[in-house]
Amino acid sequence: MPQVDRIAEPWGTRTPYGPGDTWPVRVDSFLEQGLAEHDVDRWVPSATILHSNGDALDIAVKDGRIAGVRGRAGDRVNRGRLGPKDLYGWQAGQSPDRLRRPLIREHGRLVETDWDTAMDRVAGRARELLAEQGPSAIGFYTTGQLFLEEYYTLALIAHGGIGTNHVDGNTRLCTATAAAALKESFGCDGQPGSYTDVDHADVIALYGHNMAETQSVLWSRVLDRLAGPNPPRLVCVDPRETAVARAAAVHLANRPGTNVPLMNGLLHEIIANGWIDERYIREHTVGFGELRERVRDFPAEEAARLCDVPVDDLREAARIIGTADRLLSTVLQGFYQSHQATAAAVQVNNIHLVRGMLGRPGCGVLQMNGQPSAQNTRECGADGDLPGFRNWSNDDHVRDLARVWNVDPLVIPHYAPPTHVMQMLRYAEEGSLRFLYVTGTNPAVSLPELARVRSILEQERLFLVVQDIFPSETALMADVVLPAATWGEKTGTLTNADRTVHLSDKAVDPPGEARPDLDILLDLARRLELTDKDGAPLVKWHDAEGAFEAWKECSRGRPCDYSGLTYELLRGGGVQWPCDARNPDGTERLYADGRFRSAPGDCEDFGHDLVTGAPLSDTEYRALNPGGRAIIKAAEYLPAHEEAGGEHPFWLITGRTVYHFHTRTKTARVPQLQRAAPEPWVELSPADARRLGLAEGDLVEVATSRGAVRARLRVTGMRDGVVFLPFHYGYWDRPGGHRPEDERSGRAANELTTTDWDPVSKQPLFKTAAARVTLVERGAGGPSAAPTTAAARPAGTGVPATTGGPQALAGESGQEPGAGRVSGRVREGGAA
Ligand SMILES: Nc1nc2c(c(=O)[nH]1)N[C@H]1C(S)=C(S)[C@@H](COP(=O)(O)OP(=O)(O)OC[C@H]3O[C@@H](n4cnc5c(=O)[nH]c(N)nc54)[C@H](O)[C@@H]3O)O[C@H]1N2
Ligand SMILES: Nc1nc2c(c(=O)[nH]1)N[C@H]1C(S)=C(S)[C@@H](COP(=O)(O)OP(=O)(O)OC[C@H]3O[C@@H](n4cnc5c(=O)[nH]c(N)nc54)[C@H](O)[C@@H]3O)O[C@H]1N2
Ligand SMILES: [Mo]
Repeated sequence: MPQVDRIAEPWGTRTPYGPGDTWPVRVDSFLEQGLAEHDVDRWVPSATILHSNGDALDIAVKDGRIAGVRGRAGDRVNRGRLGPKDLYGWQAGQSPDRLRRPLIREHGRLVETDWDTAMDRVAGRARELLAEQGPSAIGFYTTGQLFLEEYYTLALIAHGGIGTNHVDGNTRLCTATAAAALKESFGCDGQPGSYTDVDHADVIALYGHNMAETQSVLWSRVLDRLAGPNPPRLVCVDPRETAVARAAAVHLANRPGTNVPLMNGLLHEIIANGWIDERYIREHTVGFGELRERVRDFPAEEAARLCDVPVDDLREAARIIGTADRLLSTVLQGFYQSHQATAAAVQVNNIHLVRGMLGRPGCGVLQMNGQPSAQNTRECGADGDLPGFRNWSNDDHVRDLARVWNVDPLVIPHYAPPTHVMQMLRYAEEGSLRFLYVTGTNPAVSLPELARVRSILEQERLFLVVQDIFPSETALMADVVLPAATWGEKTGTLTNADRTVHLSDKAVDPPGEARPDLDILLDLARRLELTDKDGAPLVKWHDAEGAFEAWKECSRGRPCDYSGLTYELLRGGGVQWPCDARNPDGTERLYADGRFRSAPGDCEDFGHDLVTGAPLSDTEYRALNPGGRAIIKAAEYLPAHEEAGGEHPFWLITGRTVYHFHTRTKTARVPQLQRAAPEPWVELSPADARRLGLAEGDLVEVATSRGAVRARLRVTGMRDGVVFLPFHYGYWDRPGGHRPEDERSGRAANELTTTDWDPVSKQPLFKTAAARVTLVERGAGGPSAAPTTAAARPAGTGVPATTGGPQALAGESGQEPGAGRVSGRVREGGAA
């Protein structure tokens, strides 16, 4: 079997294909040193957990331990491929510093205890506060990294049992804008497109999406199209020179915070040139007139000036997009975490609506997700939504949910949308929120303006529960730490960004006394003695499959209908929802018939003013008269609240590398990945570096009015005036190693970011801030440790290439060495 260093080659070997063809199989695998595939005891079906692509794989089990992974050839999502984080990342679960026993704080210190003591303390404090203040004292902050079954159980406990409205996920930082943009345009959450649109598209536009590093298997699919006959043309909108930008026919490196004028400029050109589908607009949309009026102010010259991009490039991008026969667009954090997030993301939907490019092969919008199960957090109502995409401001929807749960509708708070996490922090700061239960997220590194976050989480009067698998920065601040089992150690389902549901079966036992998140939540519900309106236990299931069966009922007839799925069916491979009696094999594309879930009684949200965020009332929404049509919403441009200039002349943006996942609690514990990107770095353009007298490898300080971070400089092909920092590095350093108290600041990008959010989606702005860059210490001639393989590729020469060496050799089969085509050697997916 060919062996490839997948640190040096994150996307592996090309398997070219043409438009309309099936993406060839290539099976990637990585096993423990010295182990061969035939030595493996069992293969257990699962899917990737370190991004939202949902790549199907089998977990190799040897002597009761996870010993490797192998992509599933038969799965629709990845056709066998895996990315670098997935190939090596499973090793993190075996790290010696996994949490094994519950911890409680005694006299200021965290000490080990048994489950009963820990859970009694959690439930006891919750009861006290419920008696004293009521449900508003209690908040839940969850994640996009657990399983559907866990979110649904959490949503029931919080909304239907305790009756608090303070329920959100880190999905707020991640996909809140994806959900918001889908609701504004189509009346309801739910990804219209499908990954198979890559197979058919003749133009793919990527908006603020570094797909090469963040959905690396989907990017392999794009690369394989680019290497085949009649390749698609790419348009990339991103201030950094990412691998996507380098592959694009047109790269628009717009000034951060100018996505709305850019989109308005593109729409202006598309409409002015008549590249629109008038019939589709007439029959399937409302609001086109307003859009046409609004974008009149954005002729190409004006848009290009505001965004600081060459006007010819903007025109060329508009022409490529405007004349595409099959247009696929993807949108991610460069839009969602930037200024005017929802307003900009909605304009991408508008391009598809005015061009009538939805619901056909190759014509899709992917308002991407980031985390592996962020879609489930939203569906199940464990963030700012009610379960099943029910509308919190529609009493019929609330009554229907109460019926499913057998509770009084008044128990379910619906006086306002569920509280977003930045508002929860504010309540904690003011002292009204006194109990925060955090599952599967590390806010002490991932929320903006960390000095403030620390001061809030560390308050004596806030009771903080952290359910995690490692002693994270946040866990170390907690009053109670609950050790969780994780991926491979528990069973559940997860749904990726194109609505594909996968089952992840338990492969091995968790370490020590760690328990699945679901079991911990069930235990909590029991100790709180939560009941339905007949006095029976509120939560009526005892295991993952029971939770899934209950969720199927909750989702029945809703847009995200799971009623046709079973665990047994999912063991055969991923299926796209809605899956019901009418669509037993799932549904590839939504809105193929041009009908949307936008009728007032049907929609998930009545929408907002995109610029101010003011919510529309039921009456205002009815006046739009969407019926079952999509809603075209225009937006004017407002400059960012914090603009570069004066003392802070740079635009600060933050983001990711292909080798790390978030706050690195997993990837830093994996030698192949940690070595590839061992410490933070700072990126500047060659012209800016020259102007400041800085060179590759210099130690620099990046400062905003909130804080400062020091790291070594990498000079890259980024646009001028922008400074980039990866956000992966907290003050945790290595297994067993937290930095001393006085060194807690100075490393994490979020020391610098601001307490500000999009008015519609409430997603924090991690990609718009003003900063200055100064020299701390000359480099000793050596380069920074930034990886060379993707966006951080050095502009200059002399930097050694990032490689993984013999330890990183991974298998690639299903392909003759060097032939670039599929042989018959591949076994189709499944257990061996
Ligand atoms: N390797 C890896 N993969 C991941 C993750 C990970 O941590 N590591 N995390 C997963 C998760 S949860 C998420 S949400 C996704 C995120 O995936 P992406 O959104 O692709 O990742 P980011 O690096 O956050 O941001 C994407 C790009 O936005 C650009 N950008 C910054 N500001 C602007 C702007 O104002 N306008 C425009 N147009 N672009 C801008 C940045 O230059 C950056 O290249 O990745 C998922 N996949
Ligand atoms: N500056 C800046 N900040 C950002 C971003 C950015 O681009 N720039 N991106 C934002 C985005 S998109 C995201 S998604 C967030 C991510 O931010 P976080 O969610 O804070 O990041 P993670 O490191 O993934 O934290 C997940 C935690 O869950 C734990 N965990 C893993 N598996 C399990 C499990 O099975 N059970 C339990 N109980 N715990 C588990 C991990 O050990 C870890 O502590 O960061 C956001 N913050
Ligand atoms: Mo995310």
